Amino acid sequence: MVYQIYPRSFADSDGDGIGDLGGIAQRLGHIHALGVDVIWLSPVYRSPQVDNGYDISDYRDIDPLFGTLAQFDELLTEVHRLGMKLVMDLVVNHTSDEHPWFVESRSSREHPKRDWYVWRDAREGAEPNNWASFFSGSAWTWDDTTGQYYLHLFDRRQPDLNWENPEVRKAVHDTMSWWLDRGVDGFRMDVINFISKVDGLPDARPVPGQRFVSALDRFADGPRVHDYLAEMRREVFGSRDAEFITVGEMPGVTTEQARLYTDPARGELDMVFQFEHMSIEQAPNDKYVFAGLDLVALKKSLHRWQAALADAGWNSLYWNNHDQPRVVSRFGDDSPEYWAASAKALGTVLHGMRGTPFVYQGEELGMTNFPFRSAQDFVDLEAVNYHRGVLDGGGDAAAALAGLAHFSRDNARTPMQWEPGPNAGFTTGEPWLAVNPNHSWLNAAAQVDDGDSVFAHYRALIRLRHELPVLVDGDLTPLWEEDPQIWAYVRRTAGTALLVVANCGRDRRTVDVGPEWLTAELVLGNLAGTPAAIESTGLHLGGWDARIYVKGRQSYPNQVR
Ligand code: ISL
Repeated sequence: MVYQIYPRSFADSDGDGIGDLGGIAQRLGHIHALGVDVIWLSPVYRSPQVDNGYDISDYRDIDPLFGTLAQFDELLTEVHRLGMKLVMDLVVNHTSDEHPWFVESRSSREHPKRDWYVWRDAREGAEPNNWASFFSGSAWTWDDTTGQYYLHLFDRRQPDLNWENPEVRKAVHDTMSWWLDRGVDGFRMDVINFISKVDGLPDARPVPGQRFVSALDRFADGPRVHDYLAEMRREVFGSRDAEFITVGEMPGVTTEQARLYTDPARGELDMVFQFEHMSIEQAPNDKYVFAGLDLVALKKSLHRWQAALADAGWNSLYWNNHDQPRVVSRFGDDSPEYWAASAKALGTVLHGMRGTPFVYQGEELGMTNFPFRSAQDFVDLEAVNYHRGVLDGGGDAAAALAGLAHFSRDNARTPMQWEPGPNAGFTTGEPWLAVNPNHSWLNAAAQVDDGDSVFAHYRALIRLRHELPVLVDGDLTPLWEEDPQIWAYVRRTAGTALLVVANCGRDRRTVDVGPEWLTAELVLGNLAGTPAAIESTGLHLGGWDARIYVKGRQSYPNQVR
């Protein structure tokens, strides 16, 4: 399994209020104790930090905010010494506008690097097409010096690279090789399915009342993306013997495309991050509008991905990352009574599936959303721009605030909660983003040695994956898919069967699992006093009760609760 660190919010060693490499080094023991195989580090490269490091101005240096290359090398050595691997974030759909490549590109139309980015003339005195930026407004910005627009799918300070240009691709390959030579073990590739845009950059289908519209189908899984990834695999990894990890972050990717990207026979990527289950309760045209949570739809979505990549390709499994609200507040129940049980139950149903599980910092503690109150509480540029956009358009400010509180990326980015004391032990200075007040009781110190904690449950889930091949290889058959409260499925290999079942609600439920499971053994439960065997009267589940049973082995060597 993979553990994601968002360095800015993980641990601060120098008191400037921003997490850093020194802080990570001090806290590696926590990650190791969880049983982590691979660490994915969100960007630590040199960056103006407009998008917290997803705007890179030098791919071959560490931002002074986070430390130095020497510190990075030390950290990598220590990660390896502990038997873990380290995966870097590769952000190459775009650079920062302060990257020397862009500075040169914008300097004149004749500059050799002009074509490294996407420049276009105005169309009838306005933007070249109607594409919206993910961060509000147009995806184009006018540049006075040379009298053309440049493309940026994200912020105007994140210009898109032109992947059609072979020199750009070569520069990316060289950068990757440079990090592999330093010893890193692979890459998580930011919005990598956006790198090939549809020829001619045609308008997206207009939406009444919107000047700029989402144009996903004009650049997601575009015409040459598979060629580019196959080429990258050949050029960067082809001559190396070691095993590397490649994960493509792919908003809008379909199951059919994901199969192509991750089919080992095609040699592109090991796995992709898909987003279908992350938009399940968001309105189609506005991610900040809550459209109601439908557990059946959530289950069906993840099960559909399980089925689609069952015999070719490979899934990644995640509830959280630095762009998503906290799962226990989102799909769980963060009330005092059910907070721990629901955090564990959600972990159970995710980690029981087929694929590689990812845990985002703090998820292993059941960290919750932040109690945002006012617009000033948000610092993420996506949130700030959204709020401004709603106000400028005369929209409902209170509704916008409620949507932001629920879905804002800042929910994921509040500092890691290490201790009950000042600033949760994250920093001795002033934290760059407020610490969640619930750190007084929700923190690592309170959990790591407590056998009943969310942390202990995550550790048990991770240990099970290392011990039970059926969790890795077994196929998956959903049970009671139409049930709005029970999430259950069976994993099976030739010799072993595993039943994963969770009651995703407060009301008690009894389910009839059938006589086949009466002989099964409990290997993991999330509530005290869970009976060791299923009763003949059925499986009686308390609120947010989650269990894993195994069958087909005489005895199970390492029983964990
Ligand atoms: O935030 C989102 C989830 O709803 C997406 O719109 C997100 O921007 C998208 O998934 C791409 O994310 C990645 O690239 C962005 C960066 O801001 C995100 O942090 C990163 O994960 C641009 O580099």
